[in-house]
Amino acid sequence: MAYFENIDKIKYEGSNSTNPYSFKFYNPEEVVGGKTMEEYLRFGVAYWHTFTEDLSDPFGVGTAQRSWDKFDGMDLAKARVEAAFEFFEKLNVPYFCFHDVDIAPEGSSLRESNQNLDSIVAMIKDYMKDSKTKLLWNTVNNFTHPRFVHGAASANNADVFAFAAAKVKKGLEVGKELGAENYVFWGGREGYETLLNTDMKLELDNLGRFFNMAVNYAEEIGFDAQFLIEPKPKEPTSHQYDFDVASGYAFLQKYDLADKFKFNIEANHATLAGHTFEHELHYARVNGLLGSVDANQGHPLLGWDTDEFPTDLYATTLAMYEIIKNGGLGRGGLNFDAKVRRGSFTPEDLFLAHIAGMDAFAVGLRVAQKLLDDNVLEGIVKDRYSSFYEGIGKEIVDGTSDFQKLEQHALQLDEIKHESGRLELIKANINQYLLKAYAGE
Ligand code: XLS
Ligand code: NI
Ligand code: NI
Repeated sequence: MAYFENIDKIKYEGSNSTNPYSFKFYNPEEVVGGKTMEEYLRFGVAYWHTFTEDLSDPFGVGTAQRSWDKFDGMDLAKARVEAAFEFFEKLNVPYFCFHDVDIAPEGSSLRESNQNLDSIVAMIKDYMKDSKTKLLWNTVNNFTHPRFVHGAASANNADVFAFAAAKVKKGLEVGKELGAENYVFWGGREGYETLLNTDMKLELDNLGRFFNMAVNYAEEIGFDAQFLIEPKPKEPTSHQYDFDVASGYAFLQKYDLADKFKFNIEANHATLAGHTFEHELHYARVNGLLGSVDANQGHPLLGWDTDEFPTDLYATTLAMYEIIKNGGLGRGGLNFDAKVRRGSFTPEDLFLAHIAGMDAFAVGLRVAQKLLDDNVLEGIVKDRYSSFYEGIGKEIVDGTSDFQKLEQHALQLDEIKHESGRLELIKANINQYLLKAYAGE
């Protein structure tokens, strides 16, 4: 049975195409910076937003029209797998991602939930045999069910900690079974509402213990995926422990996990933390911790995780700039942790939204590579720090200076000379490169 009858395979038709069901900029085979676009961008579809989501919001019921919704329970779960692989094939996308509860319904006990998972995982494994689409990452949902009302690995209740551990144990087994490249931890309930009833030290220590146990279990079963923490500063809790990359890195170092994890960076989480997307990517990159990306964007006027499909070319360009400088994403990818708006409820919108996001990142890749090839920003940055390449600056960097020498140097200075930071020129240069990309130059 076909779930997307009206849609054919999406192909690259170039920027002059008027066919909405075609890529205008994403050409999987085109080589940019020595790799094909497909290899560089490693796009993934988020199962939850595309096949499980009903587009409800806190004020309104779901609006999504999905042909699989006529089914129920395990039949619905199976229909979603069929629809998903038809979607992956038609979109020509190399990866997908899921939480346990996206693919299989929870049963009335942990045992039954695991059985449901086993049968859907077997079905997915079968579909993967005939498909080029692989599993970028999986994770478990330790936040929706009422048992996680006071947290999961940072809960006040040891039974909940055990339950959360059992779910992650199963998640690691599922990841191994399906050959996942990565395993993600987003701590939806790992935080607190108020300090008035919270033992923060115990919660953080427990979280550290939990991650260490997960690493040990993955080693024990020979699951060699890259482990990723996905920081988010707030929502659903008002204080999330993995606030941003910097605080996540401090946490990893304290609990002896820094060489075991990298970060999965989500654009909208960065903006919620008061950072730009490129700030989070850059912070991770310069510390060797850039693992994967949840590609979406926030609404500039709203203060929550709106998970919009990324269409802002300025943002995708600066993101791809970081990713190229990172040498690509390694085992990570660009997972569209993004949902169509509530008003975009037809099945076709799922394709149109992914096409928009894939084209936006393809433009970002092309423009960022050109900026690097032409040394547009690198030269400016290098010049700006030239005082550290010789003389007293070099001594500081080499570690051969001290406060006495620095005082001697400062005492001899008549005046300190500054150069312009050229911020407006830099922005104009980026605009020029973006516009040249539109013109196909
Ligand atoms: C929620 C998160 C979530 C993670 C996976 O805000 O982005 O979707 O990516 O648990
Ligand atoms: Ni995410
Ligand atoms: Ni999110």
